[in-house]
Amino acid sequence: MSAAAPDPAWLPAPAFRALGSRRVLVAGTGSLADTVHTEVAAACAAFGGAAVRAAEPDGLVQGCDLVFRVRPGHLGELGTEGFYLRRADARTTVTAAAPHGLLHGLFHVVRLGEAAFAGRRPRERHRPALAVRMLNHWDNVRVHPVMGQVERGYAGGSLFWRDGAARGDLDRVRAYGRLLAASGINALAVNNVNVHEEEARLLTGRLGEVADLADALRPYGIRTHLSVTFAAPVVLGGLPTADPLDEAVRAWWAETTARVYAAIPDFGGYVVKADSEGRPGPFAYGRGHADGANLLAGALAPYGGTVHWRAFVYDHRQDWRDRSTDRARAAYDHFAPLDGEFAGNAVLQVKHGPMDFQVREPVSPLFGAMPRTRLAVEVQATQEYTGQQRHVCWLGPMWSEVLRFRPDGASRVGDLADALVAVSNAGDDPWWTGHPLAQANLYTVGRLGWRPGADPHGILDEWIELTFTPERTGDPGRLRDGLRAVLRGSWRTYEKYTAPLGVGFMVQPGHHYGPAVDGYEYSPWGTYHFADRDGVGVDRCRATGTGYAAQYANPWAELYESPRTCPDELLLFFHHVPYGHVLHSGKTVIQHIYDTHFEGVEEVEEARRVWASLAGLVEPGRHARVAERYEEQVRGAREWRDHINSYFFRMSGVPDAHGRRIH
Ligand code: BDP
Repeated sequence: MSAAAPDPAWLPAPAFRALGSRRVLVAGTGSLADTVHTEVAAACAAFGGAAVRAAEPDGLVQGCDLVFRVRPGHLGELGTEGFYLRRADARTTVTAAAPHGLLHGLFHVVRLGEAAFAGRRPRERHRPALAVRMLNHWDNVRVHPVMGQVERGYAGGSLFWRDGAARGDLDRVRAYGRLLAASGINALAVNNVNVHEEEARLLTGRLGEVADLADALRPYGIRTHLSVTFAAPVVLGGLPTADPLDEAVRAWWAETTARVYAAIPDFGGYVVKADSEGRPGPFAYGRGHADGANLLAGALAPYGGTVHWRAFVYDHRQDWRDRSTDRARAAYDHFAPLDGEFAGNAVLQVKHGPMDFQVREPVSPLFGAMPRTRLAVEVQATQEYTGQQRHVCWLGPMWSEVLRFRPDGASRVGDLADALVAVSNAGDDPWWTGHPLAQANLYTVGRLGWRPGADPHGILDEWIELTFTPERTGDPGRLRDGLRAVLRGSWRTYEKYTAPLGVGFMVQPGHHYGPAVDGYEYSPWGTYHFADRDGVGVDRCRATGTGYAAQYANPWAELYESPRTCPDELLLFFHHVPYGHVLHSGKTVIQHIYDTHFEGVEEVEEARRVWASLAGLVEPGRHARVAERYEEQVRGAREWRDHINSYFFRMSGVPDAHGRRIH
């Protein structure tokens, strides 16, 4: 495996020991079956097993410990990506209806390790719940003067682009595809949703570069998508308009898309950010978002492609004095009325919360409001607002809460959605994600997309086993416990020392790292906390506030409407309350702010201590990188604590009940 994965990440060679020491038959044809065979053969070469390859399994099954085979007749029950796993007569069998299912079956067997070869196993069916598990790379082809190579990237340069062109050497891209496939990802957009002028040409003149990337990702079952600008007919096609109802515009998209499919036959489709933060869109022509999305959907439909149309549409030039323009309302106000108007191959891609990837937000009300629209849940693996991969913040529990949320009190978001999309946190950093422990976020996205109801702690344990192979170390139990201790609660720890009780932001403007309580308070971006000497929080209730709470169905609308029933962790998102307001926890808001900020720092200091104790059980380079980042996290957490606590102490004049020193 070492050739395919040059850097430390999940799937190091020892993770393949159980599989590689067996006699394994791979039966099937096509490039994905070839990939399974390549993986098996490499593992067997490393651990002494034998890899047998055939188109059909007949006659070769005897004497094999593990068999991979394709049975197209099972397509109805398994789809193209599912598989059956069974163990009987001392043989483990993975049966899929198509080779893509074999690939997922392979990584499942690797996760099971020796357990895949023990005893009997009645037939189990494995099938992804969400058809599309996608990464969006906010990668710029050329280094952007403000945003750099990767917008909101904290893991070095782009894996795909360097110096304004696709990387020539695509080994790293192949290795990335392999890692992603092993977590369940099956789609990827290779460029930033903010499509700048030069990047726009990836759709036309520079399509060959995209095709090369698609070739590198295809062997691992990953379909390539492209972010496009809505203004493409004008900026690339020389047309006077990009009006979605104009015949020449439709023809341009149809021809352009035909050329894309000629170059990339399994192209996944387009990702579009339109009428958002200055990007062009259908509003300029007096058209709506369904018109815009359906234009592209129409061009993609003949080839089975999909348009992912983002719902992140709001007015970023707001007046903070006018609360009726509440940014939290925007996505729902724009899109809910359009339910039923989107084409069947248009997917509305909705950020998980109504604002912008804060550490705590309510779940977007759009998920309950568009039963006749295909929806994707968009999460942010890149830690723009959650410590920028200098802080440990494993987001699995947060994403799991979103996917398990029941907008109408019945179905879960994970059942209502078609796709899970994450903004990738990977780059050309040797550890892929800058902070080696941030890999856990990347892995978790794919696994939650496969099974949105899965226990995130179970997913974390898989990642720990695959990445650190604890059994191969001197003290597996201590290593596992230590990794769990530093990761499991890290999201809540981060929440404790940053913006309190769901109020959000309070970050440095622009780069969004570190505290600035009033950083955005008087700016037009619409992200406010409204703290004054009497209280804090945004009144979003129906009766007296912006009305956002009424965008939910019951029971949520009622629950959020009153500070008496609103969950503590979202209180300041929905309500402006006095500092003396008593939470369900029994504490006042101001005392909660003080206590959580002291606790958060203590928890980071403890995590740093635990990590230090794992030296000797973790590869030294990786251990040192994490240790170094903990120094910054401790510094950063203290800075947050001191800013937030002193701000609210001065604002409220209320002393800490425990008499601790507040700077
Ligand atoms: C915000 C980021 C910005 C992105 C935008 C988006 O700050 O860089 O372009 O989201 O999702 O969180 O389009």
